[in-house]
Amino acid sequence: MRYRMDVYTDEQAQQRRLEEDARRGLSARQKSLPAKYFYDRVGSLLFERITELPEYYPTRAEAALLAEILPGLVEEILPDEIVEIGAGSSEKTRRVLDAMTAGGHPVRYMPLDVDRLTLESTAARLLRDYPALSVHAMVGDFERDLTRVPPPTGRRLAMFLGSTIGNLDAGPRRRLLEELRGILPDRADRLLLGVDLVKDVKILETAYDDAAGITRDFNRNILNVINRGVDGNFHPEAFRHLAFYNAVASRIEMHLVAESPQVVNLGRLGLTVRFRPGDAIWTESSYKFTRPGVEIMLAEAGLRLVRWHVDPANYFALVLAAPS
Ligand code: AVJ
Repeated sequence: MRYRMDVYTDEQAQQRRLEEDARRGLSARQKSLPAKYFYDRVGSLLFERITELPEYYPTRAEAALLAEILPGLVEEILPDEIVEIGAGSSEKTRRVLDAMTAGGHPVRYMPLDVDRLTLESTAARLLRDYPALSVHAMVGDFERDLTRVPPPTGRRLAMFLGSTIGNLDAGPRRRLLEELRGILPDRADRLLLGVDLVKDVKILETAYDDAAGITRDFNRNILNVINRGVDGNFHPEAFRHLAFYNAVASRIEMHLVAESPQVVNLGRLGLTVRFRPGDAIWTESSYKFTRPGVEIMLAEAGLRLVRWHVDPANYFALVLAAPS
């Protein structure tokens, strides 16, 4: 049997949580929405376009690094299983699978993603293209469902790429790394983690406020997702895109700032939200890391740094970690 799918979070549960998150986030004084809601169909396409922007370096930097280190990584690990967190339809995954299944070595690929349809189509294409592969897809939210990932049946490599970990604040980030440690029980298991690095403020801020305005559209699109999810009437164009680097907290912050008074009805929540000019919704944090910071956060989760790979410009790091 080459294909199996487990559903940890179904659409009803996702809808319930969106309602809870929208209510909590939009009735608070400092309004916020979780960044995971950017990625509906339109949002995922906009993000893909972001990754192709000249200003947005992380995806290119990570892909180049991965290509460079992969041969060595294969020699070092040769996993029987690859668990990928927040898998999406990633092209990077294919580079890894190319290397890991070379020579016919059988591999079980276990992607975890909230989007069942994306998982299904990705699985179908991978099964067609990689005869040595079996796929165990897991539909779920990596902040809630990691503990449900079954124990390994061989040597396991977990991958969390793209600096998605940068979206999490310190508390949830620690919890996630602890849970990742939990699905890597053996000394020979490994975690491959992509992290964006602290660098020149200008470079950081430009990456999140591109000249073509794609990141602005991406940011505003979260309001379309909320409109659809809770029957709201946000006018996305009435909100300005704001992105800046908060050096004290080592993070890019993205906000949507009302430019004129707005009265927004969220029908399904029976909630009316008022904005004065300048009132903002905090839509994303994207933390930037340093090597010492990464070593500390790994250690706190019972992991140790095995290898630290950076690109020549020191923009992005691929971190190989192991249970300590
Ligand atoms: C997908 C979370 C890594 O934080 O850089 C890109 C998302 N937001 N431009 C990031 C994003 C604005 C991205 N991550």
